Amino acid sequence: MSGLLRMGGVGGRLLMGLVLLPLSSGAVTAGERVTVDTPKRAWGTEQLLGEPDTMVAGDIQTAWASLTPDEKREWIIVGYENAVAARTLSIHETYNPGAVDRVTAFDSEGNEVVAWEGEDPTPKGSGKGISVIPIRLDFPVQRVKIYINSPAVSGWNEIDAVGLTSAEGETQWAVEAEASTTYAAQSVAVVEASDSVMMQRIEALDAEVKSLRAEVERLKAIEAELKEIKKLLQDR
Ligand SMILES: [Ca+2]
Repeated sequence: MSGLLRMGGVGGRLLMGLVLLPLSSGAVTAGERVTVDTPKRAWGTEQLLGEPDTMVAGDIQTAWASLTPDEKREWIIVGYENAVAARTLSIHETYNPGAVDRVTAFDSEGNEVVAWEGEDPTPKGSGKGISVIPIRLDFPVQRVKIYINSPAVSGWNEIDAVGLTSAEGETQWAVEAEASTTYAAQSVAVVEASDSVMMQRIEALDAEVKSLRAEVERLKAIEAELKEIKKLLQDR
């Protein structure tokens, strides 16, 4: 992943207005839940939904990516249409795989229960892989949380899709998702930063105008004083 390449996608100052438009019409920030109705942003949380669509390994925007490559541990939550007696969870890791180290599921009361912990079955250094995690729980599974040790595997650890396979062998794909962070939030940060830079410039200009006005008043006073002196000299 080239940070610069991605920055190009977000756009510099010139594109600021263009970036603002989609954000004002229902922006999704990191940590918020997305559903199939959410517009698909590059590397957004909504890229976790549905069947796999990232067929080759690489830094591809049809998969989810965290905001930063290695800054902190990350997590994603995926939800399915039907609660099922689960057998496996298939995590489609499409870039820098090998960072998944825990999978939990939520019971009907919302309690988080650990389903698996260990070494990601897809080895670090593979281009991509499908990590098939065994799930054996005594309650029907509808929502699972996947923990990603991002600092341990350098680069963005991207995930394209997560399949939940039932004891009957039927696989469902996620219909809702949540994530600790998303690379798609970067455009929001860029716009906010640009806004704040713009505000600072406006405030600086405002202060400049005020000081120029004060200077004009001071010069007017001097001019009046000079007229007074001139008049006095003439009267002598
Ligand atoms: Ca990482």
